[in-house]
Amino acid sequence: MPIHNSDISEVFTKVADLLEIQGANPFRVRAYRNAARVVGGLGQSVSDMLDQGEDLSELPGLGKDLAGKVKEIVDTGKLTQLEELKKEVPPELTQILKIATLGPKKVSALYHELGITNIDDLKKAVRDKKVRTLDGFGEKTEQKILEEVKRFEADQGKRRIKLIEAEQRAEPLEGYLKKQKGVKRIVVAGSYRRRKETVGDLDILVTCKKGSDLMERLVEYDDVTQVVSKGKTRSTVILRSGLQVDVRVVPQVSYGAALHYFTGSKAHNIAVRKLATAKGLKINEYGVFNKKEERVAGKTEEEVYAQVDLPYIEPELREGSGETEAAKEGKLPKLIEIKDIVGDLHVHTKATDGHHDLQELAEAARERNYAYLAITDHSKRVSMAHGLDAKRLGEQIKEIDRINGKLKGIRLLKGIEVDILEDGSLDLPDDILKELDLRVCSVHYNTSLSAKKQTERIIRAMDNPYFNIFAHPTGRLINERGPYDVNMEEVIKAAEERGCFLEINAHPDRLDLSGRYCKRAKEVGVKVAISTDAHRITNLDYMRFGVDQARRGWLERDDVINTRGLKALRKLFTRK
Ligand code: DGT
Ligand code: CA
Ligand code: CA
Ligand code: ZN
Repeated sequence: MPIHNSDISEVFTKVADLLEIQGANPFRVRAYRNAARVVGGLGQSVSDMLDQGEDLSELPGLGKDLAGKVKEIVDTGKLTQLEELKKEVPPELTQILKIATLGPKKVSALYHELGITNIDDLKKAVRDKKVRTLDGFGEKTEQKILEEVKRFEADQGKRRIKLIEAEQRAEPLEGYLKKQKGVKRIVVAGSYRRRKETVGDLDILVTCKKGSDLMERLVEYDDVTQVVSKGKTRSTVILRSGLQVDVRVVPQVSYGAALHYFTGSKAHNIAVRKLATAKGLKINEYGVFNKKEERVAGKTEEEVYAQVDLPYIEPELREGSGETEAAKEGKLPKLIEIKDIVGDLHVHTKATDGHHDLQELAEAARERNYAYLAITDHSKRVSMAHGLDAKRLGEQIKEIDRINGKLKGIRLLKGIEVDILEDGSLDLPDDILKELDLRVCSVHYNTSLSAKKQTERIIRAMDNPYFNIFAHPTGRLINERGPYDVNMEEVIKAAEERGCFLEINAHPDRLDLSGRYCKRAKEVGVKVAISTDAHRITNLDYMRFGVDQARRGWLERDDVINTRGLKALRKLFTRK
């Protein structure tokens, strides 16, 4: 069973956490965090790369020592260094680190001064009012900790994984099951098929010949650590990552009905069932049945929908948010597809925190059949990423002009990801911004302002006529931090009034805007850009995740600006 990139990332993050709690050299800690990010962000499986004899030490930020550690994890499933660290520092402390407001310094103090090693200890110390006695903690911090602990515990019970991680687990399993004797069709239904940004569990449907031993093979799969139940037509197993998988074998005649039922969502199923009931039909995972209990449909999903007088509804729309009504009125959107995308409008180069140069990125974009690629490095405020000042940006502009002069079949656009400063001004002066083809604007700092202040700040930035695209608008990091306090309704309206666009950041950790806000943007009349925010070439392939999100937001080709040809696109960036 191959080790996934995310498993490796996790090990490195744990090492970094434990080292940091120990008070290790910050550079060492950063090297591990960096390695976790590099491995996690690769579009390619590290174990495959090793299989093919590739030299991992050539990956940026990895080096020989860390590459050796990656290999150790892939070969043995473990890292000796982490095992050693766990003897020195209680590993449960990394649990406490997951509590927002508690960084390594604070966790270290809790551990060294109060002997706290787990969440229960922490709760007790808060109750005993001991935490407030520590340097740097106070009564307020104590209260905050208690709130965060409650939230953390509530989240634990319903842990969901990111779609990309679900894919990394589902695809090999699907491949393995497909190879088994007698298996005909296999599909992952549920939230996975609806392309929801996080997935609670996998729902796999299979059709196979009689007498297949599929379930025997399932429980033998390497990645399975626990068999919850095993039957002829239905089994539930748990994978190493903790992900639950429900597998159901369904008869051919019921395939469409089962697919419809298990794709959900529950709210969608209920809406469809209501329509069936009104027509005197019964609908379940086996088929659609009339009053005489005869099966009138079930083989395909189209057949099921046809029975309730609806056209086929794409899985991404099936959230019970008006799709059956729209279908009935013939008003379903014709959803955007990945092939409609003709360019990417947010990428970073080596000049800041990206890993490739202009030429390499241009070639990668051309390989993806793009017509254009916008170079949008960070501005100077993002000093950690070595953001560009006006002078360096000026040099990059010249370099892009020079490269464009030689390039065939692809055009680099001159852009910037300019920071929106706390007062709503942009991080670079207008006279350099006006030299660019487009400006992507984003918030990276002062993210904890009140909703009112944050909203005002963003709208003030939009007042600048060089503001084109608002990047990762809510700032959420899936499973890490929620959106910051901001009134998105007002932001969307402000964008509409000023001729600004909103980004769907396609990075699987962000997917920001979410589907819900895409839909709202469309209703208000704001168009979006689907952009990868690539820091390396393989990240360009995240585009499909952004398209998934756009589809969940009911967007059509015309709602997305990077489906336009270069000429039409350019016009959009000159505000009236
Ligand atoms: P998840 O796993 O939390 O990401 O979300 P889903 O949508 O995959 O939910 P899951 O795995 O509990 O169930 C898969 C599908 O099965 C669900 O989308 C709809 C269907 N389903 C499950 N329970 C019910 C139910 O009680 N009523 C109806 N109508 N459908 C259900
Ligand atoms: Ca599911
Ligand atoms: Ca399920
Ligand atoms: Zn960016």
